[in-house]
Amino acid sequence: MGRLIAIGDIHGRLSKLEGLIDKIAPQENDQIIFLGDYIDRGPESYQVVEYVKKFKKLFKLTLTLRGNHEDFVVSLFKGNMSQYLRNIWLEDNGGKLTLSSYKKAGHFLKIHQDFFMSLPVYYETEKYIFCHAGVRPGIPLNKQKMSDLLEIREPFLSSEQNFGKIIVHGHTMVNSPEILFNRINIDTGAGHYGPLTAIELPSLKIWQQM
Ligand SMILES: [Mn+2]
Repeated sequence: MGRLIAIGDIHGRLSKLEGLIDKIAPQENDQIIFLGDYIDRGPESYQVVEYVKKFKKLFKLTLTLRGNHEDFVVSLFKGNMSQYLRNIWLEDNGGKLTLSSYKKAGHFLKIHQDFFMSLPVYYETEKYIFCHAGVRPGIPLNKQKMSDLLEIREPFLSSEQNFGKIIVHGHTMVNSPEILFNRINIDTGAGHYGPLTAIELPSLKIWQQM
């Protein structure tokens, strides 16, 4: 087994992803875990998904988790996205930029439907639980609601509880990686003006790309 490395929210920033992967220089036996939010906000959502799909083919141990932004698209495909939610996604959450990135590339979102639909919501190892947003304190992992794993902020973020395993997550932007006894947050706002962050576990080695 090689290195275990988690990568935070990318949000359509291809150059940050490419630069970060160059720095990490992944090897065949490394396991890279993407924490979700590949799309929205940045200008290159289509290209980021293409990159991640190719990366998975090259590095077979790679895992790509679902973020709340991919979940918007999944509900779009399932046909159960309300008009209200659709507007929030398009106007407030960067969905319009995602659609235009696909359009410019000459594709519909549907070209990546299988990818979006296949993304698991969490992944567990002996020491860690990887998920996009976090967990609801006091509830066992197998009883967690999908909406919490994808969207929770409080009371997770200020919880002093030991979750049994360290939760490695993104979703809530921080200025620099947050490494606490019970959780690790590596969403450093790549979708806006922050860098994209990766962390190696258990060494806590960090890579960033602006
Ligand atoms: Mn995000």
